[in-house]
Amino acid sequence: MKKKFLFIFFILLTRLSQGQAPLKLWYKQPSGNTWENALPIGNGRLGAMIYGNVEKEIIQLNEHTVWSGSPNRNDNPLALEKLAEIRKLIFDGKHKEAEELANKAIISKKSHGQKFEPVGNLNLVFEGHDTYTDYYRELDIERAISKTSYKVGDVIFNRESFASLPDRVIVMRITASKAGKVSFTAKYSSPQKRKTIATTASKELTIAGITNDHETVKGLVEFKGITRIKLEGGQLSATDSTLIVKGANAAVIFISIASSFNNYEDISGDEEVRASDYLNKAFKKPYATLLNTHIAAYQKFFKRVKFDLGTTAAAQDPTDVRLRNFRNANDPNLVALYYQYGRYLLISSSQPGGQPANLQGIWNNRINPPWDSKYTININAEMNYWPAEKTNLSELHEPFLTMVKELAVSGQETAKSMYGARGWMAHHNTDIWRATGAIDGAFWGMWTAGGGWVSQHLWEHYLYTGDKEFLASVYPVLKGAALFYVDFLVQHPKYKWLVVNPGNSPENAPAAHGGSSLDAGTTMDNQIVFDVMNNAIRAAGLLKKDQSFVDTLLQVRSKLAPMHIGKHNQLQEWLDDVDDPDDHHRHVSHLYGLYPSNQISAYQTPELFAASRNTLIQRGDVSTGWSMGWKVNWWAKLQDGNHAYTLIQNQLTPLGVNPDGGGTYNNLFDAHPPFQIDGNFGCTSGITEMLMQSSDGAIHVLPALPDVWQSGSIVGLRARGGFEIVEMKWKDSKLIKLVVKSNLGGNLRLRLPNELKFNTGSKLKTAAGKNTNPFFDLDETPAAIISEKSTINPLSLKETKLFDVPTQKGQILSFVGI
Ligand code: FUC
Repeated sequence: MKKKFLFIFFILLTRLSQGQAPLKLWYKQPSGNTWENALPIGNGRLGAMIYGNVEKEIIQLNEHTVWSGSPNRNDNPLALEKLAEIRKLIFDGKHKEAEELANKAIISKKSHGQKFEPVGNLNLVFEGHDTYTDYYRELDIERAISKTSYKVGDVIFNRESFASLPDRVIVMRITASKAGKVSFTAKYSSPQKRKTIATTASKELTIAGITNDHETVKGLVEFKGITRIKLEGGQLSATDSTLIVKGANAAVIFISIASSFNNYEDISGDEEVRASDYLNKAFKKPYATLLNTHIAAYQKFFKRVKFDLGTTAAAQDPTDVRLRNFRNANDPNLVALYYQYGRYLLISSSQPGGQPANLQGIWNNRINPPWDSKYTININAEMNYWPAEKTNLSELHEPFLTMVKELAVSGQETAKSMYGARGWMAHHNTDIWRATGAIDGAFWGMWTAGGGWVSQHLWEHYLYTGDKEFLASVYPVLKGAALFYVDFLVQHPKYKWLVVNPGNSPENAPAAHGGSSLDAGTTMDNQIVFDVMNNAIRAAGLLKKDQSFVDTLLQVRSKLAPMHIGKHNQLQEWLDDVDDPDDHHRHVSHLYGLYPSNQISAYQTPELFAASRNTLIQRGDVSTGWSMGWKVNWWAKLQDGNHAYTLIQNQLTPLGVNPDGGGTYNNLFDAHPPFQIDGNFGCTSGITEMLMQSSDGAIHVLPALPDVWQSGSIVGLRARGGFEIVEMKWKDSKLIKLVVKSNLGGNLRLRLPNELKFNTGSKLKTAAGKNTNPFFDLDETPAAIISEKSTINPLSLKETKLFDVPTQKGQILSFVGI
């Protein structure tokens, strides 16, 4: 068996010398009791953390619909009565008083959101395995499989685990290098209060329970977990709570979990039937079949993107060592691994028909998780889905898009009962019950743009796919988001613009407002309303609908507040010039206009672009995990690859090293801290934006390449307008190859760092005028108001070349360096 290790080592070395380190997270030690050392597997419905402990293995289990509570609403009926008073207090500069009143009248007196709860652990005990050698564990993200191996005496033990995408069960196969050596016990444990753990006559281990009550809402989701073991040789026996395996050659553990959840209004499903159904179907299949169909289903998504930044000697170290060394080492391959890990995590936590990835994706071991492991929609939940379209995982956007459609239903009553408005809205949080009321306290919760922001994803999905049927199906949602604002906006008595009041700039407060976050016409609110109007106008135009509604929207839009550049040459966060250049708050919400929106552009709004850069410098680099993830995207949009790379370095830093900031855990989970998956997804999105952007009227290739990535290639990115960047390659910081597939036809406008020609040798045509491709239409950002005290100057941009290439649907175009 030594030979086997040598062989693996040899394969590893050969792959390294070919410049491709395997896409694996691997370690020389088990996780111990640290959950953030364990390795995540998931199929969008089940999530598991594999500890890889030798003697006492833990498989921590989640199921996507196991949430506290039951269908409920959390609107505050007092809101409408007090709305005028709150508005007046804000307009009169009495922000603190407005906040106090909003706490009483607007913040929910019922649920503040329910909790995503763990099911429990499957604990495996391998007696006599306390002394071992040759330990190794890994997560192979190319195949979505976790492995643990070690030696006890002269026997090599292997465990291989995966959460099957097609078969909806978790499978672990345990083998030994000598016959009859697989012996262990299996037992459930769970932090759930109302649960029954038992074994059945047919030697199954079961856990059945009902989720918890929380904040006036009764816990009514019923769940059932069944574990069954298939043996090769040996014996299986059971006590009342434990399965015992003795003397097997190999064992395959099947874990099936289901709940009674049907949808956010209906929990009448039969968890027992579901769990046994998945299990029975999977149990019949040979292990190799289960494994191979899982790998194939996973790779259908994963293999669409290949990313190579080169591989150095640093890639030979275990992942935790690479993470520790990253800041001071040349390890570009770790960035590629981290990038692909973001895609792995999305594939594993977000599958069509399932729940969207929450604050922790689908991995949570606490009965009281941080922020309930729910959906914070003033940034975090949206960030989870930033990589979906551009990294070629468009289908995996579905759970989030479905959530938006459901919020558009539940949020109608909130709009009506709390604000007397038509359409729909959501505040800064939601949960599996699609709660749309205001929670947590007015400082955080008095924010009305949750619906407006999440609805952007519907439009973006259309821009990437060109799917008009989809657009028609979600048009009522886009219209409803706009309709809410038609009714909700009020005229600012001083500035006369139509503004959101009450609102806030998420979770931040200027000193000038006495510590209150409440305000009218904050920059982010204005930007979101602008996008909401534009999307509805454009969607109505494309679908040839609602001309008179469009007229209303055009009128409203013309009265929105423009952006302001303040006395510190910053983009103002509030209508008044009250920003503090020493404010290092993690939210930089007003830069929503730079990313994910494109109202601030290098080419269309150069002053705002320069002001955004100043704002970002004033806010600083190191912050919570997700904040750094967002900053990678912003620096990419600012076309500063080196600064974006600094943020990647800050993010890929072990927790505890950044003073007062986040970083990354050993299992490459993002650390807010605590673990929040948004930072992983935000950084994967940001790295994509460094390599290719498609938001500013063209496909911009290599807009923000850092000096350290002089050569590299990426395959399979997606751009707006249905374009696939089949391949791009650069060498010595010059683009040398570009292959683009046009899935929808239309003009392909390319913004390039250096000139290319067709691979046939002919020259490209220099672009002129407006891009005729409607997917690249830009809505003109109203001119900024610039403070008299500002000395803002446009930045000097790197020179680029702009070309137009007419394309036919299905055509593949290849370009090479000159
Ligand atoms: C917002 C952020 C926090 C955290 C939480 C889940 O409240 O301000 O940093 O990410 O969401």
